[in-house]
Amino acid sequence: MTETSKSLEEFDSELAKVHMRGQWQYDRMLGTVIGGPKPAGVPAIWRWNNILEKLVESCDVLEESFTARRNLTFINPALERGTTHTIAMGMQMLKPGEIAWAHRHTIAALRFAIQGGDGLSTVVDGEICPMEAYDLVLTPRWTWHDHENATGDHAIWLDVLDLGLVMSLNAIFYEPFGDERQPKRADPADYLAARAGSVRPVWERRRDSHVPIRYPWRDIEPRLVAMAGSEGSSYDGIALEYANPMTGGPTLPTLSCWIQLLRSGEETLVHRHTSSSVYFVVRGTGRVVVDETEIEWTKHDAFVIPNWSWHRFINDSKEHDAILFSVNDIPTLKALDLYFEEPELSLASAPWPAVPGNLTRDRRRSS
Ligand code: 1HN
Repeated sequence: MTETSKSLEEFDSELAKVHMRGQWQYDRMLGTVIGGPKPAGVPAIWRWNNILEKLVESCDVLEESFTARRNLTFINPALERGTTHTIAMGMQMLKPGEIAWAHRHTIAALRFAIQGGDGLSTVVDGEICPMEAYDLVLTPRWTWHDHENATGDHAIWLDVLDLGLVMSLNAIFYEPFGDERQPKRADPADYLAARAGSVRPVWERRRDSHVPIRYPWRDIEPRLVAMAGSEGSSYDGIALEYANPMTGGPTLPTLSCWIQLLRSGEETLVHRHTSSSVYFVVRGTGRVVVDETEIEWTKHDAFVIPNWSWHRFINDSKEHDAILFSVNDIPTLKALDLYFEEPELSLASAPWPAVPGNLTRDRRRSS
């Protein structure tokens, strides 16, 4: 043992000068997260009336958007950027006749149409994806995309991107196309999306990424309504994931989109998970209680539930169901083996409905 008169603090600063750090300094930091992470950001809501007012103003201020977007991102009051530490949610407005010029980036994105209609579309890698109200359109990483409003009205949609995630990995590439529009595929039979249904060409190589996919609301809503009588999740109600038709897995490699029905009078159990989520109210009214914060929401509001926050949903209405569209980073956490939930794992845990014939047979056997 050698005698030293140096204090640990002095040694720490000496180490810093030679670009080193003792593990004991991390240990101090780790001591603050015993019991789990501190949620990144706070619960917050952006109200439809306020958003709409600012979107309309943005049309005057940003007269022409070129490759930029008239997108207003919802910044979490406790974060520097983004709605959660991984996800950015915002709304975008396009004037009648306008085009948001083509570009591409390694941030994955998706659009959920709010005020859409015949003539509104996002072109993704040359494929025209129409945007009627509540249609979902995917813009996977590095796909060319431009938005075109050929309707007679102002168009509005929700944009959700894995911005914070890709920024923290320092993996952003960005490229403007250099022209208003990208060329469109001439033959709709060549659409990659035409290979993403229940049948596919047997002579072609399978491909499971970077496919422009559109989920029309007219297909999704009936599926949700048909499930209304199911038990659902005690924590999330009737929550359905938009499956990626190429992989059968989550919507995008990093993000999963959900459509969620909260039946009139439904109150879910409180839970928390390492994933964060952003929500958009398609219809109905209700409340979400996140840790100590209670947020009341109504049609077209947008709100955020940070990671590792206790939360539950309440639909007080005696007559009306509520529908929420949401996007979470569960696929990212699962890929990294970091998806945890308390008080129990509720995802993918219930059995499938039993086969009726087996039930009959079992009954016969036991009598
Ligand atoms: C972006 O490219 C779009 O393409 C929307 O519509 C929102 C937010 C941050 C960075 C890029 C779009 C965006 C964005």
